Amino acid sequence: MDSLSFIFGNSIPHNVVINGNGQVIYTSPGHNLNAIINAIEEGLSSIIPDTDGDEILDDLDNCVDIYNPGQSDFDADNIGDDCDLCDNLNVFTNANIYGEVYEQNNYDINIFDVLTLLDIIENNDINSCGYEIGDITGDGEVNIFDAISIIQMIIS
Ligand SMILES: [Ca+2]
Ligand SMILES: [Ca+2]
Ligand SMILES: [Ca+2]
Ligand SMILES: [Ca+2]
Repeated sequence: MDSLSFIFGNSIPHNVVINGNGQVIYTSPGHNLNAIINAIEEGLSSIIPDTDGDEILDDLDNCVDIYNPGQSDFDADNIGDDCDLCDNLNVFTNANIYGEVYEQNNYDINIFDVLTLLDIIENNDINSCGYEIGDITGDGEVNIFDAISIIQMIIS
């Protein structure tokens, strides 16, 4: 008995291929080299990267580029605290475009919110927290009608 047959005993060799995410994608007794190679190639192509090495794969990681294994996200907008510049729970909520908050998280919707939104529209400032909540009318676009909508809120 040579060393290899000693390891396998008398059973038929059994091949298993797992992909990069640890899932078994191929299992079969005996040797079918082509099938095994195909399975290995499929496994390699399905690997979802973990860019920042926090063991949360990129498709689930709420901060893809930042090491944040805890994944904390207190305002629950699926952007992790470590990469979320906009507090959408206490500050940037409803039409509070200007982001002004006073006394125990109270805020006013006022002319500053209108002016800030007009500024955002004029500069197409899509990265600002105000833009994120700027679609007041809910039509999928941030434009002058949203500013008008805030004015109406202030007046009424
Ligand atoms: Ca990650
Ligand atoms: Ca991360
Ligand atoms: Ca968040
Ligand atoms: Ca947020």
